[in-house]
This record gives sequence, structure tokens and C-alpha cells, in this order.
Amino acid sequence: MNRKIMIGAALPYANGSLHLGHVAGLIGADVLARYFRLKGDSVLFVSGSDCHGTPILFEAEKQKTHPSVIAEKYHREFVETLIDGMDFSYDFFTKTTSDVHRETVQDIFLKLYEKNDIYKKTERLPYCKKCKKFLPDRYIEGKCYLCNFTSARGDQCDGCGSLMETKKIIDPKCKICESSPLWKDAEHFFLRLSGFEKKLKKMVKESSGWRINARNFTEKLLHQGLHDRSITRDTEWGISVPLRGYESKKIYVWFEAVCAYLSASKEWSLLKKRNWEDFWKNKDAIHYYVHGKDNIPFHSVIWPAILLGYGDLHLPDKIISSEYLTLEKKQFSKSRNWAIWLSDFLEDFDSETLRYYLIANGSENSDADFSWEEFSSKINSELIGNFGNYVYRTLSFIEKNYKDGVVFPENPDESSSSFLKLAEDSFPLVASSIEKGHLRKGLQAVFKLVDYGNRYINDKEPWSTVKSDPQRAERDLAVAAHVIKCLAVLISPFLPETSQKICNQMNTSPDNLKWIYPSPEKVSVKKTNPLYKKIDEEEVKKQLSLLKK
Ligand code: B3M
Ligand code: ZN
Repeated sequence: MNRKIMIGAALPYANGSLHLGHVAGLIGADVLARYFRLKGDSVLFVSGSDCHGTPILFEAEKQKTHPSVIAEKYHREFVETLIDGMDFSYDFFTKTTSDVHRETVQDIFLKLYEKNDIYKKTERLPYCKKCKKFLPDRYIEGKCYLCNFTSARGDQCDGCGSLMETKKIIDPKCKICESSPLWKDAEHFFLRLSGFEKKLKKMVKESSGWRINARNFTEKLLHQGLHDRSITRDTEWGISVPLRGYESKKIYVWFEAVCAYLSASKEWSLLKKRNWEDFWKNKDAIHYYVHGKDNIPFHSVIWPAILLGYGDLHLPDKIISSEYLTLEKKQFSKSRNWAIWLSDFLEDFDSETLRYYLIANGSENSDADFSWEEFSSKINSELIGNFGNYVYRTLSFIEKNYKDGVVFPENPDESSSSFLKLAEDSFPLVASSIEKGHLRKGLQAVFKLVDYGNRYINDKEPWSTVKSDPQRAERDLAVAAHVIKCLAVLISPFLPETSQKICNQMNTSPDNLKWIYPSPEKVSVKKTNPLYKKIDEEEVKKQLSLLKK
């Protein structure tokens, strides 16, 4: 098949390091990208660093430096931890400070302005007399008028996820000096969201394959009715409004960050001499968006509205939004230092263990938890005890006893045939789970095959038949090894390095893998090694004590 699949993973804010909670919301995007490539589809997997907005300004003020220094520092860290560390296979990882991004955003802004989907209006905005400035977004904190959460921010409430109208926030305070703001008139640009309501309702109605949280939340927003939103800010840091006399105003970070999916595609196009329009001006393309649940309205309402306003660009198809990951049952928190930082984790552990844990324990339909005890027990018993064990016991046995490899039988016996059938059926089964964004279910199906494999080896007892009936032993081992070849493909979107290791031990090139049930052939094995290292008790204790410091 050659479908055009665009996958946009949320752009993390370049104002701080990533912790495991961030990875939990993003990992699905890499699984999708890897799967579709194996399937033979054309994939464009993009993301980047979200470099503008008040989060970065805050951090810069704290560290007494320029926001660009902060953004660049964390952009580099993201590249190191997500791409080099976690093996995320982005086709392009941009940053929103790039020229192409700015040009793309300004072009979109102008086009929407010309069409009157963006318009100017004067509104009363919070102004801090002491700090002598208007207070956009995170500079304001107060009580949410919808859910009473006490630290709702100017633009969004973390308590209920709703977009905020700043003027309705109860008892707002300046985040810097904590004084109550005045309200002063200011002229700003607004996105006419109300004008897109009908079209968005139609889009949501016709869509399929959205996670239930995205669907429910978006339907609720549309039911409440959409309000126009101001999309410019009086601040120094950001992309300027491309209109004479308004250059000092900056475009709201969320308006421009979502445009990065398009600008990253354009940058990729330029770099790789490929055509971004194949993905964006193609009604048959499939677009996936992967992020955490607090990002839902920006991907399910704001970005589609911008795309509709611009016209002629593909709308989101699948919204894969994760619930949260907690840490030892408590929320990750930078300020309370309750977190496991990705870079720290990667210093001590194999990235495959984290990929496994976060997918197997995926926060797909409800919040999930990371606990060190559970992590080590899942890795040791499932990933190593089940998967690693099946692969290693089979391959090392073949290496030791069949120097020239094992030949696949012409007529496999009944139990072998059902094993092979399960392997063959796993391909469409796992595929359909992944395409629906049900990654946890997809991984479970792979492990069902592994369970069967371990039972198969236990029943067949090649360690005794190798002496009593060597031909039978060879036949059974060839079947078991063939299933490992299938596993190298099936596990590859989830655990790419594991797949590579298996290929290396089985003399096949990982580059030639395809999402097709392979035809059985003679298998030879070399340099077998256990796939993973066990996590010991002491390590868990050490990590727990580090956390509680
Ligand atoms: N940077 C929010 C976040 O890091 C935001 C996502 C942008 S996606 C266009 O959760
Ligand atoms: Zn709220």
C-alpha cells in the first residue's frame, strides 16, 4: 500500500527538561510512524520545540538571560533525549524560531486576515501597574470560573482543561508581583472561531478514530458554542504580526505552534527534496495528531479552524490524546521536584525498557502510573522473563546445537501449524490495533504470541529430543525460530532496538523488514546474547531514594 500518512507529535515547550510524563504522551507517534513505514506507506512524522510564549519568557527571566538562549538550550536537549535517546524516528524535528516557520505563520495570518477570519478589536485586558505591562496568558493566575480550580492561567485551566476567557477569571493576580491587575483597553487581533462552528461540528461528526477523551471534550466545547479568541499579545518574544504598524505585537503561541506541523513539513520538503503537498493537499492522506490531553482543544478546534480558514489543506483525521501519567500515584511536578527526568533515566536504563513500560501501561483511556517497583517487575517478568527468554532460549539453543542452522519442515505437525497460524494472524491483528491508536492492545497481541512460544518450547522439549530424535528437534526449533522472525517485525514499531538485535542474531538485515508474514526459510543463528539486562532490587531502592530526596 502506499498511503500518505502525516503524524504530528506535540511540540514540547522549550522551557525545561522532559520527564517521563511527557514521553508517555508522545511515544504513540513513533509507534505509528514506524509501523506505517514497515507497511510500505509514505510517512511524514514531524514535531519540534515550541520556543515562544510565556513559559519560555518566565524561564528566561528566572535565569536572567534571553529567551532565545533558553529555547536553544532545551531544543538541543530534546534532540538528545528524544531522538538519540528514545529513538524517536521523526522525519523532521523543527523549532518554532525557524525562518520557514515564521514565514508559514505570517502567511497564514495574512490570508485569514484578508478573509476576515482574523479581525481587529479593542478589548479590556489585565495590566499590571507595578510591572508596567499587559499580562498575557501565564502572567495571570486566578480561580477558574468553570471548575473553581485555584490556579487557572490566563489562557487555559489545568483543572478542567477549558480554554479561558481571561476577563472571566475570578480574582486574577499578576504572576510576577501578585498584585491585582487593572483593566486597560488594547487593540488586538481575534480569530473568528465562532464562524467555524458549523464546519467543525461537521468535521467532528464525520470523524472516526479519535480517542474518546478528544471526542467528548471537543463535542462539549462545540455544544457550549465557540467564542472568538484573541491571537496576539503585547510581548517582546514571538512572531510579529505581519502588518504595518502592528509589528510590535506578537502572535499567540498556541496559534503559531500548531502551524509548526505544516512548517516542519515544508522544511522537510526543502531539505529532502520531497513534496509536502503530497501530504497536505491530498484528501486521501491520513493525518494523526498525538499529544497529552491538555492539548486537545488546540488540535481538535483551533488548528482545524486555522486550516479551514486557510483552505485547501488536509484536516486532522485521528486525534490520539493520552491521559496523564502519574509518578508513584502523584502528579509530576517540576516545582516540587517530583519527577523522573528523561535524561537521568537514560543514563541508567535502556530506552527500550521505558518504551515497553509506557506502551504496556499506556495512559490511553485512563491515567496511568509509573512506579519503580512496577517498572522493575514488569521489565523483569514480562519483557525479560517472557519475550527475552523466548528469543534467547530458542536462538542460543540453535546456535549451540545446529552450527549450520535449522531447516523449516515441509509438513509441520498440528501444534506447530496452530503456532504458525497465530503468528500469521498476528500481522493483521496488531496492524489494526496500531492504526486505531490502540497501542497497548497491539503490544498485548504480540505478547500473546510470545506466551504461546514459551509454551511451545516447554511442550516440545528440544533439549531432550535433540538427543532422542534430532530431526524432530530441528523441525520444532525451525518453527520456533521462524516465529522469532515474525516477532522481529511485529515488535519493531514498539521496540525498534530489540528488533535490530534479533535481526543481527538471525543474520537478517533490519533494513529489509516488511509488515508481511515472512516466507519460511532455513534459519542460521550467530552470536546470540540475552536481549536485556535485568533490573535488580538495589537499583530500584536507589532510584526510590533519589526520588524522595
Ligand atoms: N507546547 C504544550 C505542551 O508542551 C505545547 C504543545 C504544542 S503542540 C502544537 O504540552
Ligand atoms: Zn477549570
